[in-house]
Amino acid sequence: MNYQYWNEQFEKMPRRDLEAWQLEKLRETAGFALRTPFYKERLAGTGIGEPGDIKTLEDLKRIPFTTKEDLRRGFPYGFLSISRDEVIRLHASSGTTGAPTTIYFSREDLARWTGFVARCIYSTGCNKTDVFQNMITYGLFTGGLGFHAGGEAVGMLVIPSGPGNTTRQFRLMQDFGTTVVHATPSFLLHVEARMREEGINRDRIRLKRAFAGAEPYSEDTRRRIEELLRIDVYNSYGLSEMNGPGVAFECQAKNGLHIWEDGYIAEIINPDTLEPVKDGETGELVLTILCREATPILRYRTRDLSAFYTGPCPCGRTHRRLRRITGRTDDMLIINGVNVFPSQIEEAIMAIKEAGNNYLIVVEKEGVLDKLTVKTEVGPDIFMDDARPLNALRERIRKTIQASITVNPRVELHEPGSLPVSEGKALRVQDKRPKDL
Ligand code: DLL
Repeated sequence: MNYQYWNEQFEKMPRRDLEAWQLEKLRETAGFALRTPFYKERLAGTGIGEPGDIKTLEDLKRIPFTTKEDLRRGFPYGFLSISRDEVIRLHASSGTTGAPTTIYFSREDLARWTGFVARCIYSTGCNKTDVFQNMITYGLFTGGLGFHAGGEAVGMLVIPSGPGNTTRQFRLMQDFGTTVVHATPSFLLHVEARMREEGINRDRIRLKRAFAGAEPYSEDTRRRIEELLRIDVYNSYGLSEMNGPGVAFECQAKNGLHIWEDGYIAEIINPDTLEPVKDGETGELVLTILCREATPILRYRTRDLSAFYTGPCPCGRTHRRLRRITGRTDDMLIINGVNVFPSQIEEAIMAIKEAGNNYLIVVEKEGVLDKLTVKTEVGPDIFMDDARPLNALRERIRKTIQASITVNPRVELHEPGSLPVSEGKALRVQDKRPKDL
């Protein structure tokens, strides 16, 4: 494979130079952090009163973790480290799980962020000959504008379609010869199902690639999208606290996501003991941003579960790789005492070809017990009025899920296109159990 580099010097930087760069950038970032009310207080007593107090990368461990709650408490300006006049953009989390959090960008911050996203896009083999349809939400969410700027930097023709309205999406694809799209994996599955329903001829669409992220998905889901749409799908990871997309991305080797270590310091810790885990072991990802002056965030507990892949990548990049994020420490369901991650259920469903592209997990209380129901759409070749194959499929799905999570679910089969679809991140879990029990 002929691997492409957007910034070869940095992407293939020897580890020793990369670490020297990180140390320099960590000092700079700590300098900005020490200007904020939050970190001034948080770093008091740690021995880090000025950037020069950080002598080696090991000194990072002296800095306490920062949490989502800290960011919320700092709303709106508690983490701003430069003059308001130097800030030219903000992005914010939706606040669906609590008070919003805000991230500010200076002009240089935006340029650096764009550079990282461009690097991701280019690493998949895209270039200025591509037509890029950005089917993800614009606005305060970072996915839209982040990829928009990255796509333009690469020189692609960017179509700012946003999500939704699949009929219009197909028209744009055909009119302009779209070669690459960006969406959540759940929206891509929806696009594929709609394409079939609308009788769109795949051969009239030039699509080759998709960037898919912003929510967890399994390897089976990636394979399903790749096979059904006949494209290459690249996993894209990021979070608004760390700019948005452009934090970690798969190269063409598609074996883990390179985390851009010239922009971020990544640690993986045991969420209970807060100690680092060994390479290859699963833990919570903790990130320190090194590429943003306006809102420095040190040792941020992402809640995302991942692991470091060891060993070199065939693409030649020296930046370590993360295993695909399987879920979050806070999305684990406890069902009758058993720990269940929604991603385990997704993996089980997507492994069955006859199961459809959309599903919903419902947890309820039945008496004193928890009851798990998995609602799954069926694939296009299954007839809903033919009871025997339907029962067999239901039983297969039930057994596959049970084998994975040990909890016995009730499985409901639904017609294709009948379960709710979200344009942004999919809402896969409805936990209807009373909160105070
Ligand atoms: O989702 C930024 C983004 C936009 C990433 C577009 C990729 C593409 P937030 O809304 O702050 O930012 O949500 C961040 O989404 O902590 C993960 O839990 C989850 N997440 C993001 N990407 C992935 C992925 C954007 N590839 C949160 N796999 C993160 C699994 C992901 N989970």
